[in-house]
Amino acid sequence: MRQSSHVFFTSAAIPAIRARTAVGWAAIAAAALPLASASAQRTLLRESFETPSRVRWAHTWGSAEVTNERAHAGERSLKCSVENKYGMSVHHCDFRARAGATYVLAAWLFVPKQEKECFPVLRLSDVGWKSLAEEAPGTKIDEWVQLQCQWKNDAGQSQIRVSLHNAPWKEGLEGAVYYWDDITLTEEGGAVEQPGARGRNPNVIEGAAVTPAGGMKVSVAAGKVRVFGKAVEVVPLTLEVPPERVLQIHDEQLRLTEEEPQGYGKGTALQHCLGTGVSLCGCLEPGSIVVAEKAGQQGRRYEQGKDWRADEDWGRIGRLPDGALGADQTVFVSYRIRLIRVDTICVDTTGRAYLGQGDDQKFCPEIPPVDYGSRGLCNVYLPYGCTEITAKELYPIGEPFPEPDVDFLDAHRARVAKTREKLERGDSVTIVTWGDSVTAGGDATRPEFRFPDAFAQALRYKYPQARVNLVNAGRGGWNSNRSLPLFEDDVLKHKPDLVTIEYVNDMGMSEENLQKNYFEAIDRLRAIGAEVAIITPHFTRPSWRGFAGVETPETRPAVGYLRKIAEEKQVALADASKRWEHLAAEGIPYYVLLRNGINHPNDAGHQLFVDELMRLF
Ligand SMILES: [Ca+2]
Repeated sequence: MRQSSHVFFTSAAIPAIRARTAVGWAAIAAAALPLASASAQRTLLRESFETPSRVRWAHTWGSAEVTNERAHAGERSLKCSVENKYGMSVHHCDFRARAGATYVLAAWLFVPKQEKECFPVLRLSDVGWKSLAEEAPGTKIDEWVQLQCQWKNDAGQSQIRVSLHNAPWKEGLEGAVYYWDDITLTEEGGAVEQPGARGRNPNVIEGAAVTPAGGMKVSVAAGKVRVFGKAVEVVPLTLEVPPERVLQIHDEQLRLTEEEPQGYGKGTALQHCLGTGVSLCGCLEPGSIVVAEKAGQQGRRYEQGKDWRADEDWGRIGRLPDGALGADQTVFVSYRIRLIRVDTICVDTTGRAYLGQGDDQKFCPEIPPVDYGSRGLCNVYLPYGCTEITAKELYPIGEPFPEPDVDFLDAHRARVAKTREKLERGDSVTIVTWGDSVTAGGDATRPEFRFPDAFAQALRYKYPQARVNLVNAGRGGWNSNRSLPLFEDDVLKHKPDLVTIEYVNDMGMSEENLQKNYFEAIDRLRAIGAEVAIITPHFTRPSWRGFAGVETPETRPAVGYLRKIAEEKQVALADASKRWEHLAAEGIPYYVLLRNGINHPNDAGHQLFVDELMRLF
């Protein structure tokens, strides 16, 4: 695991952030393809065994291998061999389930004429192996037979398991084999999560809601929670959330500029209110600044509004021209700064709720690890100077990002097929990443964690025989209007196979403007045979996006325009915005992924771009 993920995301959050989901992608498909709607059928699995599998199949008992001995379609199928002790062979993979949805599992099976008998079954089960629906082939031997079973999720299960099963519990069957091909799993109907809304915890069976209980207190209601497969009764309890630490800064020596202090960059910065080069909004405790002539708040004390002024939201200060402060005078400034934190409300195996306290940080606080033997219920986000826990600060830990719809993904993978084929062949591939400061790497902690570098590296791991050259054409602060005139030099001259486009700085543009720029860029790239992946941008500072809290559905019209452009021009889409939109549902306040507090993701945020790009390869 990458160090950045480890540093930022602790055990509770890693599966949430790194796992995938279909709701988000179904919603993208709905936005991009008018035919798809929330209640339409979604394909969760289509497995032909012709190419390396995109789902994580697991095998327990017996063995399984992809073979070209026979196939229902194409050239390959899955050959399962049973083991000797119990006659077992189990090949399986799990999927997120949606309450109320209907699942149809279908597959083709071939049982050859052979000495030892076998009893294969196509099965949908829960993750505890309890069968929900299944079909066996009957007595047909030496021919391909289609099996199909169907199940409706009335019980609101959060996961289902597809298993290719042979379990006669009979000794001495070693040598029996059978073949599977063309397996599909579809999902239809069911409750759709609201994008950007708080999540549903897959481990909560009932109740156990975490709610504000006045001041810094939260209540955990009675209920039932699954802890390592066991249903545990939760004891109702009220917990006190400790306030964040406040730090007193003494005698910072500053020469105050005359520029009016305003926002993250104007006036003189109080050094301890700085994040990664820009000031952090809310970090300064209002009313705490003391400007003195000498250390220890000695000598003359200068007056706010007469000698100096400040933007207390952003921790910036400046001298007033008619005041007592000289232009070259060094003053001693003391003030207090506030920190932010994420805590996790957990339940242990006895049903006792407790608060797992995170570390106070100026920015990007880690989500604390959940102890082994416990389950996380809800994250509590404490913004700067939090004095009361309201519903806004509570982030129930929900389901991971859904697996993308297979049809949608296949369509987009086909749009980078040339690049992928070159990688598979072991050729040299050149990727140019065209974009703004985020593409340039802001604010990854190390060069290898910038998303272009991490993407190139992920391709090198996946296609070790290929040579992946990366040219980073990111320019900090620029948008596509400004970059397009340099397109020849920045992008085209490198003769790229693939170009990624990421401009969070384009988010204010009109549809016409975006179309003009992207159409031109795509046409010029097509002319030299290059393929394109448009990346929808991450989320920036909530107040910039018109939000008070950090529970936020995607509302930027430009994101919709980008999805439309990808459809119209038939270029691939890496829809990172969907990941950011889903973070709240996973229990993650997205603000903790902004390393400069405004618009630059941290390492984990960069990795979300990589995850979405790698879906195409
Ligand atoms: Ca096949």
